[in-house]
Amino acid sequence: MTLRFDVVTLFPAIFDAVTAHGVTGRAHARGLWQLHAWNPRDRTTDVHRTVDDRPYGGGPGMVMLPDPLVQSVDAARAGGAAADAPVILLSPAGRRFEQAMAADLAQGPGAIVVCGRYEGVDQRFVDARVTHEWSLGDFVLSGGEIAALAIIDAAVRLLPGALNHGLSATQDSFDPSQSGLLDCPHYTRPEVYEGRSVPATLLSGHHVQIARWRREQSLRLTLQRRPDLIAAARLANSLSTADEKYLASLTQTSGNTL
Ligand code: 4FV
Repeated sequence: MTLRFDVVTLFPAIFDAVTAHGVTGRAHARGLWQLHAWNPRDRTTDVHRTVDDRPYGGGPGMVMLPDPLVQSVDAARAGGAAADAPVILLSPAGRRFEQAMAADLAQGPGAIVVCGRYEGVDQRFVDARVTHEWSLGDFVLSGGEIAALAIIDAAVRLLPGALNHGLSATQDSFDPSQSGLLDCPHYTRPEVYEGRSVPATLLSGHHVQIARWRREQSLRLTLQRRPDLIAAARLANSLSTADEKYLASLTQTSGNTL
């Protein structure tokens, strides 16, 4: 079953970003996933092809009409979207998008992703058709498309065969096989750049020491920037004794408690 995304959007061309470029574009060309766009403007009946109107109760801006959105979701279903594909509305009020949700998407039937514009969409569309509301983060975009692109990219790159090096995705930040820690720093040629050298361990060819160095860098960076992820890894019992010993050595030196 090919991963299929049906996007409801007033700007289908924006999705060329994931179908025509980079890792996701190559995966698309190889048929590893498919994208279908449904434009609410094509599901209007008035001569002006109206998709929005002023908000009841007054206030600034416009709201997307419910019917063109409902017709677009129903057209996606009739057009081949899986019967159990979730209908995901991107909005600041949604559940914060995380790596685990990308992994679930990559293993599922795909999704119908609804991209709002203006101030948002009529709530009756949400009540009638939306199964999930997801947010990219606590900021306001002019439309849901960029959030949809991020979610599609994060899922598609996890598809088997999408990344050149199958292992790449397993060494990502937040990847469960990395205990959900932040990724370690990376280095490539030249060995010295502007007087800064590559850490000697990485040049040693000693793979056990290199793996240890990378793990310790991930632990250090995560402790500094995302102690919440250390707590989550501890809850998931995915930190080793060596990890704990290293973290303790950091807290001793830095004096901050864990
Ligand atoms: C957004 C976010 C977001 C709100 C009104 C589109 C905009 C406009 N979507 N994560 N943050 N959406 O700001 O997902 O309709």
